[in-house]
Amino acid sequence: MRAILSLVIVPLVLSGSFATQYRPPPVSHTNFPKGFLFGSATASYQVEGAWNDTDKGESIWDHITHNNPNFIAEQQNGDIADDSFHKFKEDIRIMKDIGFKSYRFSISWPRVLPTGKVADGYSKTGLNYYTELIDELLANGIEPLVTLYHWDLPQALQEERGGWLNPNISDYFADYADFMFSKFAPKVKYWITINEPLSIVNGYGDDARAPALKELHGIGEYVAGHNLLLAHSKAYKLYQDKYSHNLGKISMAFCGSYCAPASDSVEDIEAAERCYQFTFGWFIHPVLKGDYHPLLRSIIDENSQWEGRKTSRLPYFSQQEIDQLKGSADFLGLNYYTMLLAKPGLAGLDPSDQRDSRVVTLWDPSWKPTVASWLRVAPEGLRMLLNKVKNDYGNPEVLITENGYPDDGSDPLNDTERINYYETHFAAIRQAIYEDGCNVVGHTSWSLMDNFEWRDGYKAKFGIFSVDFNSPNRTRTMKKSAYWLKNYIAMHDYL
Ligand code: GBH
Repeated sequence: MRAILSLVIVPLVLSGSFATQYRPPPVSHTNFPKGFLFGSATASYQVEGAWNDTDKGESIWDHITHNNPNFIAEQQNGDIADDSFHKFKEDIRIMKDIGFKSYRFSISWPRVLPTGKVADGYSKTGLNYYTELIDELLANGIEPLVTLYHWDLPQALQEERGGWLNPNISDYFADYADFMFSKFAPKVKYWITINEPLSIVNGYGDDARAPALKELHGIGEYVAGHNLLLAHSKAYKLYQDKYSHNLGKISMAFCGSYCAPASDSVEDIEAAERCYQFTFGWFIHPVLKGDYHPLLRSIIDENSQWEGRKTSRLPYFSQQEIDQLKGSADFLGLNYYTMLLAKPGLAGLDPSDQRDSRVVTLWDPSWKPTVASWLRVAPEGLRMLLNKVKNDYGNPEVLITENGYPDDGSDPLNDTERINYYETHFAAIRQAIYEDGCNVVGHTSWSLMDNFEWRDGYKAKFGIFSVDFNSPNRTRTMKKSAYWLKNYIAMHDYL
């Protein structure tokens, strides 16, 4: 419709008396805002390897993959992974060649603090690795986007009162964050405290990830989530108090599958809102507003009471904690992969966060399936998500911290579906920016290279570079999508 209209209108304008004043519309749709941070992303356990280099501590992923090998497809683990611990200079060379302006990577907590605690001393080798990595990025003009926690908790902290269930864990995390800020605050402008709290809590009420404490469902995920929020807010406060003169920005990386209503009915519209609040909103709302969204509060309190409990399964924040949480993000890091359609219904373990939400989800038949059962291609959900956060939270700055497409690598370099995925998602971002006014400042593709994909081992491949896991060199090879991205970034970066 729009295309037809412009065909009709443009000649009229040109032939009229205003012809000399006619200016073509800004070419906004083919561009990105100046300085848009195109980049790529990885995470420590998924790419580093060197799991026991010198004095590195064991992480919960080292532990679970070694002690329960069947937890992972083909009994794989991240002992060597992409060997980025030894090959980071090559990684930086290849990302520079693509034209990436930023690199989102994570720091392995136990690599720097073997027991997890600053008081027990740090690893010189571990710290040195990240110093060299950051310096090499800066020397190559690539902005480091640093995640402090991407799921590899020190095993010692898991054994001490249950990791993220431990009431002291937020202080340990804040100490760790303080230590990293003290080393790198002058060099790092974007910090992500914690990657995907929603995924982390899946390890404390489900067996989707380490430490796989499924038996705690309905309780563990809320306690872990609560402590993750406190940990984030303490790290944020600390940065403001001691390091803010460095002008860095801090957020979490939030995730979920964006939920649209399955129909126009009020019930489905409400179900989609519950679905949002129980995923993205679970963590975004407290970080921006100070406390859980009223929907979570009332539903979980009610369900807990109905189950005959004296206290809610969703813990309460103190006033002081609310004050500290409120506004504890300078931008929103959003991980977007896919979307769902929502309607009312009961699903998931009883009790569990999923069941509490009273939502069942389905796929639109037009969304193409991928090798990952949870991921279908639906770029429109990204535009909807960007509009949702714009409307609900006063148009905050957004960095898309993950976005990507999995395949099985059967035709490893000829990944045209991945190109299609990025093309359509970039288009959705441009529409969100130029038609809807959303404040998106960057995008990091997941992932720079194929890597250890958690429970799927090395079977699901998200990289724009393929990695030869049979070779000790872990040779990286450009896929077609990498060529495409290189060209795409060059074309969109001429302003
Ligand atoms: C991200 O999580 C991670 O940050 C990253 O480390 C990972 O490599 C990347 O995605 C690709 O997976 O199987 O139905 O239980 C993405 C969010 C949410 C994806 C939970 C998998 C499990 C769905 N994840 N989800 S299911």
